Amino acid sequence: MARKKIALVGSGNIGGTLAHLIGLKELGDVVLFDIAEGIPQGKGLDIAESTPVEGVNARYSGANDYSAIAGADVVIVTAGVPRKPGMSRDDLVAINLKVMASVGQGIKDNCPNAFVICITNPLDVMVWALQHYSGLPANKIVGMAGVLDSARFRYFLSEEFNVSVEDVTAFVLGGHGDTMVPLVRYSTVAGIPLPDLVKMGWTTQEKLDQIVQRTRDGGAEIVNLLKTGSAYYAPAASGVAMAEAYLKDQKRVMPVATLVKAGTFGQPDDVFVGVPVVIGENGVERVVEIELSADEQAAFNKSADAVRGLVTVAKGLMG
Ligand code: A3D
Repeated sequence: MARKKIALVGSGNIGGTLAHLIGLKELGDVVLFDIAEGIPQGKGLDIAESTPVEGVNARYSGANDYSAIAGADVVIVTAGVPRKPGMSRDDLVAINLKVMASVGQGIKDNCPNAFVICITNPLDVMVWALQHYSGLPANKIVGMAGVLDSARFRYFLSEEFNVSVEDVTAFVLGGHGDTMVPLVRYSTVAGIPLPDLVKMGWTTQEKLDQIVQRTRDGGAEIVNLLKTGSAYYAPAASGVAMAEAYLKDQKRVMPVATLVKAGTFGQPDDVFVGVPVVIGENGVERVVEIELSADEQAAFNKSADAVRGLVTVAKGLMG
């Protein structure tokens, strides 16, 4: 059986880390793509030269031409610019919208059957744009944010409880960033919901609220420490987990930005936003619709409306 082909559109901090992790996990051969000449080629060669040391088999190549991604099974998109001090969200929409136009066309022309994972920010609206420009069916295009947000939540909870990260599960809904909705009652330690752990004296409601807020601010916390860019190790690990779920037909239940159809999750119209889905060989195989309490529904609506606001900005820019 031929190895799978994984194309990474964008070879910056996340793209390079994705390439490294994919090789270490032997998920397939990697094509790095970027507009910056030499970067994808250099990173590809450097990582390829680590494979004999690691004892893994993966071929790497780098390119500045979209023809290199032809026939890719999976495309992970990190192309674009991250937010810098003084930039508004709308500025980022304008710049990265143009990037999604060219990336979408590149996918449409070269690998229309790929499973596409978008990581470029502002996440939910970029997934919408990429679907618009690539014309891919909605089950084949998702955004990575919820896996990262829930990983951050799980890590902070594991520290608080002094238990293994493996035994902590977390459930988040909504758009990436300020309006994400962590569902505390569906988050557990070995199946015990967090509100029960508060009752058991493992933590206090106040500490739990602080952890939820730290999770929402997780991206900013890293940006403030790094000063020169945003997080990339955990975002890359999250993107790779989603690619693996598809390539190995794992049927994993993961929170991803996907098309939430009108009438589901209490939404009046279609919107790309984060909800739990099953990922397998057909991409998004099922959207897991859960019943929300009044508070949760209000928080989710606020998050979905924030995405709608940015989609309106994007449509205005598209003319
Ligand atoms: P960075 O290291 O700047 O890499 C971006 C790469 O994109 C650079 O190598 C650019 O040359 C390249 N690029 C720019 N324009 C194009 C284009 N038109 N075609 C192809 N390549 C292009 O950034 P990064 O890797 O740290 O982050 C990438 C994106 O992910 C940014 O938009 C971040 O905001 C976003 N991000 C999202 C999350 C989520 O959880 C959703 C987390 C962290 C970062």
